[in-house]
Amino acid sequence: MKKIHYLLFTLAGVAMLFTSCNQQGNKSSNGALSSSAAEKVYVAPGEHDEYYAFVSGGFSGQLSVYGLPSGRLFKVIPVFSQDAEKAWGYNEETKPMLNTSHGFVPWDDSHHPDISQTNGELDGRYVFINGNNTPRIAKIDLSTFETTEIIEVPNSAGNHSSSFVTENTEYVVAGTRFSVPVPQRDMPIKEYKGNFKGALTFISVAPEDGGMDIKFQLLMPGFDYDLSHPGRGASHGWFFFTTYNTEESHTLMEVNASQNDKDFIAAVNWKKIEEYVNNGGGTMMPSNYAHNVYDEHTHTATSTMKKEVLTVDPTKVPGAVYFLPTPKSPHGCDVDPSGEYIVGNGKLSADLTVHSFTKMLAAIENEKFDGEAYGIPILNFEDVLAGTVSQPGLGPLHTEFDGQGNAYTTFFISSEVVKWKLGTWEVVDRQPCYYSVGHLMIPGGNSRKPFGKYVLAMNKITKDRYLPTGPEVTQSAQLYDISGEKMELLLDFPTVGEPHYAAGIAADIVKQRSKKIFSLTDNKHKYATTSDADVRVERNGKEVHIYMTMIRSHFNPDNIEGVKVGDKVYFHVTNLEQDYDVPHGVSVIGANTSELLIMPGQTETFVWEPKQVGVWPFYCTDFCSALHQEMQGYIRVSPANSNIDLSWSLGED
Ligand code: RUQ
Ligand code: CUA
Repeated sequence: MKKIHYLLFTLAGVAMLFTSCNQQGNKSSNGALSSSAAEKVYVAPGEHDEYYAFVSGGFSGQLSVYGLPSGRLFKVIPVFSQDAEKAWGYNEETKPMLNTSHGFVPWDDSHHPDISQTNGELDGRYVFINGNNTPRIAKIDLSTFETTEIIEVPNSAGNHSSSFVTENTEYVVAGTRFSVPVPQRDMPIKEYKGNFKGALTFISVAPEDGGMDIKFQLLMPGFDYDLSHPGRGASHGWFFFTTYNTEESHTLMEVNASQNDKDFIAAVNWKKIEEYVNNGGGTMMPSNYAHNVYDEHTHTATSTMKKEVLTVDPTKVPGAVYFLPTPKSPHGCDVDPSGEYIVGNGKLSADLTVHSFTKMLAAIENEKFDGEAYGIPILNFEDVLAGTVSQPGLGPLHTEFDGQGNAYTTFFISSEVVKWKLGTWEVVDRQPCYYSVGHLMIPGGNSRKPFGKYVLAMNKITKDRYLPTGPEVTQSAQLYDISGEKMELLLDFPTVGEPHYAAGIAADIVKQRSKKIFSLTDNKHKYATTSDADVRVERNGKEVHIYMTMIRSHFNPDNIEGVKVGDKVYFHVTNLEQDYDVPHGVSVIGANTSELLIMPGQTETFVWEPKQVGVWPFYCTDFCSALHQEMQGYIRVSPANSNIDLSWSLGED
């Protein structure tokens, strides 16, 4: 125990040293930026960026869309957190998207976006992202840039080794970070060891419509499962997960989970398990988790509670799971484009460990094991080792690949990106990060075909890099040109929330599929009003339903009477526009919810419960035409006991 204290102490000391070096070096490194760097990131007005970058929001729970190389922010896609700007989780249509077994949960911590693949190449159909806190996986449709599906992950906690996709998007994988009692139950925390389990969940993705469904959960020993990546090429069919806390400690983890010299990378042959469950293997376990789907035609989400989940005991499927010893609490678990190398980024290790898939298969074949853990065979470290990158930096976290035989690893403590060669393991370049880099991303870097032109580093600390904004300062990303032998820092840009991972893709693949409007004739919303002839207001007891339309530059109706204090007033509003980029918004005074921002052809609903008698205005919130300021209306609210009939009109005196 003493020893690890010293180690941490030393690392912390070195960290301070490095950080202060970097700060001093800051000014001169800025000065060293040549004007050619500026040219490389300059995207002229009206021009488009070459890549999309989908950058996770961390504790914002969302996903932001940037252009590269400019670093310009295009959109923040609401995923796990309510967003008043877009009415996400506020309007009646999207509230079910945030339903969970714990009820309505309007926030999460989103970490790892990953883009769907076909034959190991990015296909630009979907982005998946994990919610850590209340375990969920979300799917964003890249034709609309909207979240269209969220599935809760049962038997999990701190859903961190997620959401990575297999080579043909057969599965999106969700691994638990914290092990927990499975099924959850009341038991002493001290009895953790041997009794808690770590669920690795394989969620199938339907090839036609992308529908997600939990195929099976592998119930692993009670370690912490930190990150994961799929095999590809020859190793397609396998999935690799880093573990830490193989000590199975439940307290003072910074010390107790750093005792073992080596933790494991778990290698999971998911094809074998798939076959096992397809033949009736596994145990159905009672469960309770939400599956939320947004329908593009009804513009409405539904939430279904699922009641069982198929679990698999790894010891029941011989040959399906092995442990690869990996030094010192590995964090990132990264597989190179060929699928041969599996990089374990041991946070507390001096060297980077690279395993060989071929050697792993040979060791399995020869049944050369170094014991077992809970019935799962442990392979010999030397037998599976491809090589080590010797002393490349301090505190390795994540590795990406450029597709030209190079790997790039981030070092948190020494605050740098280090470029090294696959196969020879020699370091060829290093560049400082400002400061304390976490993840990095090369567009397509998690596929068979990376676009090896840029690397984006996502930093944990910014300190003096930007104008100060009080105690809370911006998070930041840094863009490096990696087209040459040496990396070149091109750009800093601020990010929304705390970016963990990001996913990037050539813009051409995505932009041709991007929708411009929703077709009004395809609008199947239950309360849609697709023509002015259907405009009306209906009372049903204390509920009032307003079927309203909007078009430049009026609401129909724009005068409504007969509403009473104590009523529940539903504004069902349809945007009749069929032109690109003409949304309208609507809000009413005193509503306890957000505005609605309605795209052409779409219907949305908010509820207003008027508390005060009067004549109250509503108005369009999105500047839509020269007569936007005229896009307004009045709703008259009478006392609860009044007997004024419902009436509505547009353009009547
Ligand atoms: S984490 S900085 Cu992906 Cu959540 Cu490594
Ligand atoms: Cu419609 Cu402003």
